[in-house]
Amino acid sequence: MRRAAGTVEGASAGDVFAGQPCFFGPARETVAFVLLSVYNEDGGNAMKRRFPVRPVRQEAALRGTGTEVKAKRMEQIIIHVDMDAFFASVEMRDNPALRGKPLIIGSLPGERGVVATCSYEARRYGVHSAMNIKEAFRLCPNGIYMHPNIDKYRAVSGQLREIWSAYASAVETIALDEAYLDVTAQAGDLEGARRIARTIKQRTRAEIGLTCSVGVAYSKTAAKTASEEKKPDGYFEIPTPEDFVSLIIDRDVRVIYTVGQMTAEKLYASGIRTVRAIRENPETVIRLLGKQGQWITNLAFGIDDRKVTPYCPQDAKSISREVTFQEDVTHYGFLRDVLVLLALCVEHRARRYGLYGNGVTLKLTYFNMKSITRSRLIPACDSAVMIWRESARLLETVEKRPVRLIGAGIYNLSGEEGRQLTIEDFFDDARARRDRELKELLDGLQNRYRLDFAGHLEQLYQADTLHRTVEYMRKHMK
Ligand code: DCP
Ligand code: MG
Repeated sequence: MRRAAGTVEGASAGDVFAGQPCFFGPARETVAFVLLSVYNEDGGNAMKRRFPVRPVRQEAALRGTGTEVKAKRMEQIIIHVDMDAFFASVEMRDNPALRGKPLIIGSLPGERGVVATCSYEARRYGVHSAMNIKEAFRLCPNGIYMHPNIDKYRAVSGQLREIWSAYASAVETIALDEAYLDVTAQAGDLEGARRIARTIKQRTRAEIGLTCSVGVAYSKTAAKTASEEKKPDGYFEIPTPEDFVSLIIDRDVRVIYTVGQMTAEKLYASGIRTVRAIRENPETVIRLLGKQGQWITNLAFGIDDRKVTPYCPQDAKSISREVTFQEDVTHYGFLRDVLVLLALCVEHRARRYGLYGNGVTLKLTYFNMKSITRSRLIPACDSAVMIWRESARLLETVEKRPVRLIGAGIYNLSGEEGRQLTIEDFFDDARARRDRELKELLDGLQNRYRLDFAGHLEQLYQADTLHRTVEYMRKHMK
């Protein structure tokens, strides 16, 4: 089998150009397809499939094909702002003695846990977010280690949001220090967006005393890529899909948003290492990764028409995660194990925002699409062990029918941790005990399903990895 190369000049509906996105249809209703065909050695068409992607605007579509049509104006102008070494920068701002030093925020050496973030000085030693604290200490024994002070960072985040909101019709907060801004109306054109970006950077420095990196682009993905391009204190713009593609085409597949370590390894195993290789082998990528593969292929062609959706996690009423199984599940012991992973994901999100839940929920959708939720009040908590224990207890109370979807979450969020000391807490550090319990839970999963979380736990928080891990467990359950 060999793949045919093709161009899109003179394309008409139905034509097939392997690996090239084709676009056709009436001006406003343009639909993009990644058209794939695989030819036999003799040139006969062995397989012809069309993978529709979401509608894109005509200009972007035409630009994406590399035809001569040039966009007169950007349909969407998106800014992505990301603070530099956020937690560490706040601490250095407030304590000049820390400036210029390798500062590591997270667990302390000797504790179990990970690095939340670190100063750029510490990054020179190879320390990074999510790294085991033991490893960080080995690399940087002279670093300064501090626990995070989330309440403080949340307050700073509120101030940042005020600045961002002044220049955007929509602000989508994706972390305490990071947001997408839709500035299409306010900016008018690229020059206007540049001015807004400059103002945001100046105000952030003058009013809050911190630096940020800003990207301006035609899409969310490109804006995020742009803000990372010149970190720290950076500014970069990616006005068109061609600019995006030419920037990333020879980079590792991991440059693409949603390609984490596990996904990357799957692609590498098929010889796909760069964005160029994704573009040349979309059928392989889609076969390997299904829906996610389609999304990744679109991004490799610069296609991303997602809108900025106003969102502020601090205003959220609950935090939850759920998974739908490929086949209905009747084994409730397995469901109990899946709840461990869901609880970890909920814990992760809660901790990043410094939020505690005062109740735990369990959601199930049965094979017949009937959904139920069960909930229980708890002392304010953000711990996976507690979320797991309570949701597993709720699972015991439900009717045992085949399950299509399971979810776990916390609700009644607050910024204060509930203190309810138990007798064990007097003898044992509650945190150390939770760590130990969590380790036991994870060890149990690793043994039962032949999983290996070592160093990969962080990956689990990505939706695709969570789904894939759960499916893997389902196939290996005894
Ligand atoms: N964070 C965390 N755990 C992680 C990643 C991040 O607690 N695994 C926290 C600490 C960071 C903040 O979220 O300060 C923002 O995350 P970023 O990924 O934006 O990292 P930084 O802002 O620290 O650094 P950069 O300059 O690379 O953006
Ligand atoms: Mg940041």
